[in-house]
Amino acid sequence: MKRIISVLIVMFLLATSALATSRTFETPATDKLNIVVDGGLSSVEGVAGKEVAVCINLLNNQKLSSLKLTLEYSEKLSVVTSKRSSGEEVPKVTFDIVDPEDSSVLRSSQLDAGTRTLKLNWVSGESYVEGDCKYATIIFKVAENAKDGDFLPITITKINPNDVFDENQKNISYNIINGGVDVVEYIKGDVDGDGALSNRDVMMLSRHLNGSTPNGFVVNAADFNGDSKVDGTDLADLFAAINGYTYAVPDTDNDPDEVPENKLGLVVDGGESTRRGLVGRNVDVKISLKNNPGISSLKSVVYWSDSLTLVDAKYDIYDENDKTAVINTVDDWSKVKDSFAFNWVSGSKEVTEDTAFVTLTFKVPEDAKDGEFMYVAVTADNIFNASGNEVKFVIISGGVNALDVELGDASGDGAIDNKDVVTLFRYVSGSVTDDDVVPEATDFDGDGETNNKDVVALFRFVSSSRS
Ligand SMILES: [Ca+2]
Ligand SMILES: [Ca+2]
Ligand SMILES: [Ca+2]
Ligand SMILES: [Ca+2]
Repeated sequence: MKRIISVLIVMFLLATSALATSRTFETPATDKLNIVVDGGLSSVEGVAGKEVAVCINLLNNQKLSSLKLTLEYSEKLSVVTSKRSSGEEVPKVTFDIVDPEDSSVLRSSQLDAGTRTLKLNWVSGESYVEGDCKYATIIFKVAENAKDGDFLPITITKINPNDVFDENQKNISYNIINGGVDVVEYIKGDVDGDGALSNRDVMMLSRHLNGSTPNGFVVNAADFNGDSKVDGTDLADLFAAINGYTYAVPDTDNDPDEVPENKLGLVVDGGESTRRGLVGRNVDVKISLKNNPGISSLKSVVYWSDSLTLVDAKYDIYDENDKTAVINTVDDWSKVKDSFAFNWVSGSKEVTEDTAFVTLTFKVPEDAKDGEFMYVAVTADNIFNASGNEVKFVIISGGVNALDVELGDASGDGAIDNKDVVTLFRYVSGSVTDDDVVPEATDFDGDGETNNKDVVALFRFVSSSRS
């Protein structure tokens, strides 16, 4: 089993703003794995008293199966922690490198706040990760007394060469590039002044551009692209940056059995009940909202099995008439591989229904085995209501089970004949139910609905194919 991750290392995008610092940046090695702390190749900015996300990135990565390292950080930084439901205090660290398809993964993060050290360990027992990617994201808080222009170093102090190896446990040679946080007065685009870029900034900038400047709006931060004007291009550029930006590690319970009553659920088809897809055919997978308390913003990065091919995607939540809304979209969905950051924000509208967020259309491969499961996993962040408050949520990921039945074989007995025409007619008439047919095989003309047209089309097909 293998997986190719090509997650953009988008923190670089945010380094376009001119910097007060005269720090020099390093150059990655071309013949080795580069283990890069954000801030080492370009600047990561933080504001005194605010949180900042810092990633450890892997560049020139071949086939990595294990990496353990120890970090030390400046006394003007602290690692943000959160409390598990068990009461345990854990550092806010996400292992971005974890492959949802790999069940042989182990990872741990150990924080010693006294010595300002963080130990990170990840190992895959049976797989490897290939391609440039993020290893982990750590949420730090910048001290209140940090000054504009300060550089707060984050350094990898220890790696045992025997902990960096490939799937054959062969050591991989590596190059370390240390980094850190540049303290600034404000971050360009951070118009709500919380120290990070998020959809809330997009929401507030959208309102400002539409003539209703919200309270607390940081005017100095509004010219995101630095062309001395504040206009729609700032909104577009800011939104584009956020699509690949880690706002914060969400405090979520991933893949619970069901959505609790007091929380918003982001539920993928196939997660709560089985979603079957005919081999060689397209299948729709919806990511739906449950217990929706009202949201104006949602970003969800969706990852899917290499076996599934994305054919199309649609934002069900997006209202084309809402001029204050923006979505992250592409012209040709078939060019998108492995993952995509679906992101929607509206400056004026709060969606309160339990609607679908997006509908993804995948093709199930011809060679999929009957019953084979292909995952569709999601993460989410940037979920805000119209007031800009964060909305608590849980995620239930899902996927598709391949169904090796031919389209039209409504009875599922392996042949397409008059019995299927009769079965389909009874099904459409309502005299038999889902239990008596293979519902996935009934939309014979493929228009998305099962009705009399399918009965006619199937009858014609069976009649003409008779010898
Ligand atoms: Ca912000
Ligand atoms: Ca501008
Ligand atoms: Ca049949
Ligand atoms: Ca049909």
